[in-house]
Amino acid sequence: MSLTFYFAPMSTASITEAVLAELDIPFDLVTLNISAGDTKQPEFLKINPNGRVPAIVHEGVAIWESSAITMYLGEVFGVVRNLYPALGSQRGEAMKWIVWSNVTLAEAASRLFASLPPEEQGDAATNAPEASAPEMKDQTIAERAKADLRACLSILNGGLEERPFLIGEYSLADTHIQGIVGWIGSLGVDVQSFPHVAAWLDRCYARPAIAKLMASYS
Ligand SMILES: N[C@@H](CCC(=O)N[C@@H](CS)C(=O)NCC(=O)O)C(=O)O
Repeated sequence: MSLTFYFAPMSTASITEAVLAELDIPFDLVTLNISAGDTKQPEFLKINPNGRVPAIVHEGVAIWESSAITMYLGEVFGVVRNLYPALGSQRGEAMKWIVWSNVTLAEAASRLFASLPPEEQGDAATNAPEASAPEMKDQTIAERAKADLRACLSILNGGLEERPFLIGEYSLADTHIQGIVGWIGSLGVDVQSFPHVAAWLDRCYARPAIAKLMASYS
C-alpha cells in the first residue's frame, strides 16, 4: 500500500490530517510551504493542477478536493474501522454532510474570511489568493456571509438535535466538519449560541486522535 499526503499547516489540508489521524493508517507526508510557492511548482501541479492542498496519491492515483479525499479514504479504510458507513443510505447521509460542508458551509466561511482586514487573516502568504481580493473587503459582504453562516449553523444544529453525531455514531463526516466549524468559530461567529453544535464540537474534540492533533497545534 502506498499513500502520500500533500499537506500545508493551517490550511484545508488540516481536515485530511484529522481524517488520517482517526484512521491511523501509515502514509508518507509531504509538507508544502504555500508562501514559498510550493503549491504552484510544476511537480505538484502534476498531482493537483489546481495548485492546492490537500491532495493524496494512493496506489499511484492522485485525488484532490478535501471532501472527495474524506469520502474516498472512508470507503477504502474507514468501513472496516467503523468510521464510515458501508454502501447504503447511511453512506448517503455521510456524503450529504461532507459535500454540504465544503460547498455551502465553507463557501460562506471563505467569504467572511476574505472580507476580513489583512491584519485579522493570520499569515497572508499562506492564504488562498482570493482571500486578499480588494473587492471582498466590504462590510456588506461580511454581514451577508455571517447571516449565511448562521443559517448553515442552524441547519447543522437541527441535524444534531436528536443525535450525538451526524449520522448517529461518530464517523469521518464528523471529523471533516469539526475542522470547518472550528475555523468558523475562530472567525468570530458565535458557534456556542447553537447548543447542539457546541456540544457536538466538544464530543469531537474529546476524540483521542483529534485531541492529540489539537495539542500539537498549541
Ligand atoms: N476546495 C478545496 C480548497 C483547497 C484550498 O483552498 N487550499 C488552499 C489552502 S487553505 C491552498 O492550497 N492554497 C494554495 C495556493 O493558493 O497556492 C478543498 O477543499 O480541498
